[in-house]
Order: sequence, then structure tokens, then C-alpha cells
Amino acid sequence: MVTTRSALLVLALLRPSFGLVSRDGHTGRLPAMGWNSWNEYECAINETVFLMVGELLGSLGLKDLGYNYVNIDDCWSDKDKKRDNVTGKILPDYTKFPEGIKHTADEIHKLGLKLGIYSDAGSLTCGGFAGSLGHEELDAKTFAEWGIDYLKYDNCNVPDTSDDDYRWWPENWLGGPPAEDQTLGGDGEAKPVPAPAGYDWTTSKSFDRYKIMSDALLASNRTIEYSQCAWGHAHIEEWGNSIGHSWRMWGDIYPVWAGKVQWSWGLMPILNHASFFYNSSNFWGHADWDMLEVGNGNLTIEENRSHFALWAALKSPLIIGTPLDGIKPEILGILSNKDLIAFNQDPIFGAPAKPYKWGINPDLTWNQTHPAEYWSGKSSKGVHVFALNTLDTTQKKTIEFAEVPGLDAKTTYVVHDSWTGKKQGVFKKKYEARVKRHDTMAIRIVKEDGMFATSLHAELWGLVIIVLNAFADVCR
Ligand SMILES: *[C@@H]1O[C@@H](CO)[C@@H](O)[C@H](O)[C@H]1NC(C)=O
Ligand SMILES: *[C@@H]1O[C@H](CO)[C@@H](O)[C@H](O)[C@H]1NC(C)=O
Ligand SMILES: *[C@@H]1O[C@H](CO)[C@@H](O)[C@H](O)[C@H]1NC(C)=O
Ligand SMILES: *[C@@H]1O[C@H](CO)[C@@H](O)[C@H](O)[C@H]1NC(C)=O
Ligand SMILES: *[C@@H]1O[C@H](CO)[C@@H](O)[C@H](O)[C@H]1NC(C)=O
Ligand SMILES: *[C@@H]1O[C@H](CO)[C@@H](O)[C@H](O)[C@H]1NC(C)=O
Ligand SMILES: *[C@@H]1O[C@H](CO)[C@@H](O)[C@H](O)[C@H]1NC(C)=O
Repeated sequence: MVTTRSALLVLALLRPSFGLVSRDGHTGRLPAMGWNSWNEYECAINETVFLMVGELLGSLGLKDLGYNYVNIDDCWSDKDKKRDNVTGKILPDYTKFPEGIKHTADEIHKLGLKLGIYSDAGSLTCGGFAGSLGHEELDAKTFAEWGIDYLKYDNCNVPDTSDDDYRWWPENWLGGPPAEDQTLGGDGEAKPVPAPAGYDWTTSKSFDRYKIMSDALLASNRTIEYSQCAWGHAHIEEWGNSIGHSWRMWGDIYPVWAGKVQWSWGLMPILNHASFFYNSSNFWGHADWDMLEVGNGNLTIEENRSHFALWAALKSPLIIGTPLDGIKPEILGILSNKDLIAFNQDPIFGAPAKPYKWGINPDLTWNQTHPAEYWSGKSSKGVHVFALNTLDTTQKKTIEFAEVPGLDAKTTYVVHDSWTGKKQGVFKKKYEARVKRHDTMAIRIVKEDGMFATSLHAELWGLVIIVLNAFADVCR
């Protein structure tokens, strides 16, 4: 029996006018999972690296968990020649990719995986290689011909003529909500004129630059997942969903807990922004809080765990950025956590976890060292709660069920620990556990009778999926 509530759910899941529904009915519906070369190799890449990563994704069991994209980042093309002077196509660097990119794609496809590539909505990439601005159609067609499955589209070297009239760069403020009046241009160029009230950011040049590539990809003869790396500029959270599958919300990530290293940011400043900007993610479109640093730098094991749990909870794309050869078992264990991946990839509930309480600071405080600590979200396996300890000592964290959306103080619940996969027992009113410095409690809560915490039945969910896929098939 389809109730009104269920019918509303179906409508909410379809969201046809909002998200970019892919022609194949599934690409980009859920957050992307895979591996990207930048955090580990930067420019020191070649075909051997990607084929090795492809093999390892399979042998380490990561492919079976859903990590299916092998993504080439910057520096893959010929830095001197840039483009073929007859066809205009970007030339691969044949010392790095001796048989060209199509050969790498073919080999990756043989492994049952997908190949991603990188370009830039400017004249040059961040590393000074050929950018796609003004060449979008040809480049999208070339990527499709090569068998590319994913495009990360960066935002460096934008010529003045393509610069926005108003500036909204979320990183350009420290401590408070992003200022509408942004005089602190990172490029040193002041933009003292704030956008008029109610300004429509789809009239910005950033929107144009990203939309032209979106159209070019859609016109190409291939489904290519579109990852817009525009660092949250020009309020991309208001429009990224309509033209792409994911959009970066902030500057580059760095493997430190808090603070900033050069132009890149630790985990807590990013989570602070995410504590406020979670509304635009759902099926077919995901706010991207940047690639995973799990396994890198000086993070402690608890910090590695928090990073993964929270990025999974935010429904950020889960793109591994650590070397897979010789990966430590504890790092592989974190990246392979089934409960957390299941939340990130849930086929029924598309919304990310949201903060329901800040904890250390009063609710809705902007704070780049102590952002929201208490988060929750629904999946088809129950209600998930994430409790982060931002302090430097072990803390007892109490989950008051009455505070968690969807739970109450009267019902008895079964609590599962997402880290161990074990049942913790049966609890009423609250659940408490000690959480180490910078660690995150991750639990999944269901009703005692074994029912999911929501009242919807599995059969109905199956129906929703079928309807959704049928709809997506006819949509494009
Ligand atoms: C967390 O990721 C980095 C963290 O791996 C690694 O350098 C670090 O070793 C790891 N921590 C632990 C304890 O394994
Ligand atoms: C490929 O790149 C890796 C990592 O930078 C390097 O160790 C290896 O020597 C390179 N191989 C070739 C054939 O260039
Ligand atoms: C075009 O490229 C070829 C090969 O790289 C080169 O030999 C030739 O001089 C170039 N022609 C022009 C007009 O730049
Ligand atoms: C699209 O690609 C398929 C194979 O991938 C090919 O058979 C078909 O001719 C192509 N169509 C166009 C319009 O290029
Ligand atoms: C997100 O949605 C909530 C609830 O509707 C609202 O209070 C909040 O202002 C929204 N945040 C942003 C950044 O739009
Ligand atoms: C990591 O620790 C080492 C040794 O203490 C230090 O030299 C390095 O700068 C640290 N790296 C980061 C990213 O903080
Ligand atoms: C962030 O919150 C912590 C904990 O309340 C506080 O000590 C710190 O001063 C705050 N930082 C800023 C910049 O307000």
C-alpha cells in the first residue's frame, strides 16, 4: 500500500528538475568512490601508476566495496606543446602515457573499473598544463573518444574577462559566517562591491564556465561523471546540482587536524563550513569536501577515523588519496568500513547527516577548531549518529535519543557500533561511550523489534528504486 508519505518520498527522491539525472540511470546518483593521484603523486604520474592502482583496488577488496574510479589528476598532458596544431586536441604526455590515454582507459576497463581525467575551466590547469576554457566541446568529445568516465574540472588561471562581477569565496573569511562583502581577494585583487541582495549566481561567469563544460559532456556520446572543482566560489551550492554530479565546497584539504598549511586546510575548518552548508546534497548531486587524506601526513589513527566517518556522513565523494601499495592494515580497515560506506551509498536516503547539536560551542557557532560535534542521518539500515570529540582529552559522549531527529525517549533501541560492526546492546533514553581525543563515535540505531527506525517497508523501497531508474532512463 502506497501511503501519502511514501508518495511524497518518491517525489522527493526523483527531484527531476533539480539534480542532473544521468542518461544511464545511475552514474552520479550516489557519491563517487575511487582513488585519485594528486595527494600521493602530484605530477609524478604515469600509466604504470594507474594500472597498479587498478590492480590493487581489486586485490585489496576496495573495488567490491564500490571504489571503482581510478582518477588521473593534473599533469597528464604535454606541458610544452599543449594541443595538436592540426586537430586542436589536448596532447597526452607520451613519456608518461606511451600509448595514449585511450590505452590506459582500455586497460582500466578490463579490470572492471572506470577512468577519470582532469581539466580546468581556465586557460591553464593549476599546474600550467592545457586548460579547457574555450575548447570545451572538443575536449569533452576527445575524453569521450578515449573512454573517459569521470571529469574533475578545476578552477585555476581564469582570465580577467571570465572573472565574476562579484566575489563569493567561502575561504575569504576567518571566524564568522562568509561575508557577502569580500574585499580580501586571494589573488590580491579587491572586489569591494558586494553582490546585490538576491543576486542570482547562475548569472555569474563561474556558472557559465562550468555550464559550458556540462553541456559539452552531455552532448558527447558517453556518460561522464562531472566533478566541479570550483572551491565553493560563486555560491556553487546553489547551482552545481543542476549541471553536475558534485561540486567542491571549499579550498584544498591537507592532512592536518586544524589550521591551514599554505593554501590548504585541515579537517576542522572544512567541517565547520560543512556544519552550515549541507542542504544542497541529495541524489544526483553531492557537495564535495575534497579527497580523503586518510593514511596521509601526521593524522593520528583517531583523526584518520574521524576524517573517514565524517566525510562518509556528509555524503562527500569518497576518493582515496593515499598510496595503496603497502597500505597499513588499520588504514585499509578504515577505508573498508562497511557501515559507513553503506550510509554514504544508501540507495533510499539521499540526504547527508546534519548536525543536531554543536556540543562544545553553542549551536550554530562558526568555529574552525570546534565545529558541530553531534551529527545524525537516516539510512535504510537505521538512524546513524556520529559524535566527534574535538577536545584534546578522552570525553564521555552522551547520545540523548530525544535530541536525535527520528528517535524519542520512550522507545527502546538496539545500538550497533559502526567501527566494530557489533551490537552494543539495548538502550532507552540515551547511549553513552568514551570517545578518545579527536575520535568519532559512529553508531547505527534500530528499533528493538528489528524494524528499521523508519516505518517504510523494504518492498516499497525496492519499488521506489525501480520507478526511479525507469524515470531516469526516459529522462535523457
Ligand atoms: C593515520 O594516517 C596517517 C595516518 O596513517 C599515517 O601516517 C598514520 O600512520 C596513521 N596513523 C596510524 C596510527 O596509523
Ligand atoms: C612511474 O611513476 C612512478 C611514481 O612516480 C615511478 O616510481 C616510476 O619509476 C615511473 N615509471 C615509469 C616507467 O616511468
Ligand atoms: C605542428 O606540430 C608538428 C609536430 O609537433 C611540428 O613539427 C610542426 O612544426 C607544427 N606546426 C606548426 C605550424 O606549429
Ligand atoms: C557512439 O559510440 C558508439 C560506441 O561507443 C558508436 O557505436 C556510435 O556510432 C557512436 N555514435 C556517435 C554519434 O558518435
Ligand atoms: C539549510 O536548511 C535549514 C533548514 O531548512 C535552514 O535553517 C538553513 O538556513 C539552511 N542553510 C543554508 C546555508 O541554506
Ligand atoms: C609532521 O610531523 C613532522 C615531524 O614532527 C613535521 O616535520 C611535519 O611538518 C609535520 N607535517 C605536517 C603536515 O604537519
Ligand atoms: C572556538 O571554540 C573554542 C571552544 O569553545 C574556543 O576556545 C575558541 O576560542 C573558539 N575560537 C574562536 C576563534 O572563537
